[in-house]
Amino acid sequence: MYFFDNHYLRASVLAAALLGTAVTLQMSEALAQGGMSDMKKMPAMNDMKKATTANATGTITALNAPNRKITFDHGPIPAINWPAMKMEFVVAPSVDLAKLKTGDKVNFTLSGSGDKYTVQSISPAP
Ligand SMILES: [Cu+2]
Repeated sequence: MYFFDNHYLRASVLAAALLGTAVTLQMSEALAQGGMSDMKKMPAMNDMKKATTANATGTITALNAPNRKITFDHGPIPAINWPAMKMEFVVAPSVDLAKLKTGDKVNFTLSGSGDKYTVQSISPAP
């Protein structure tokens, strides 16, 4: 009888632990779902998904025409809060890369969001 009681007790503790886990999971799921639907309602969130355009100036340090990629050593881009840096961009199909070469100082425009921006135009810097 003692063994049975002990076993029953352990089973209860286990059941309580499992129930506790299930409740916790349901709660976090509900919180996550609530959070997501709230975020979809927020206008600011929709604005963030919209593409932002920005003007920049830089020097071409690498040109990968076959893959339509270009590397700029660019100055600060205040419109998107970027400091000066050297980085590679994907170039839009409308941009003619044939006229460009490494070392060119250019003005360029970017379009995108987050950390994904595409070069939309490139023109010689004055
Ligand atoms: Cu950059």
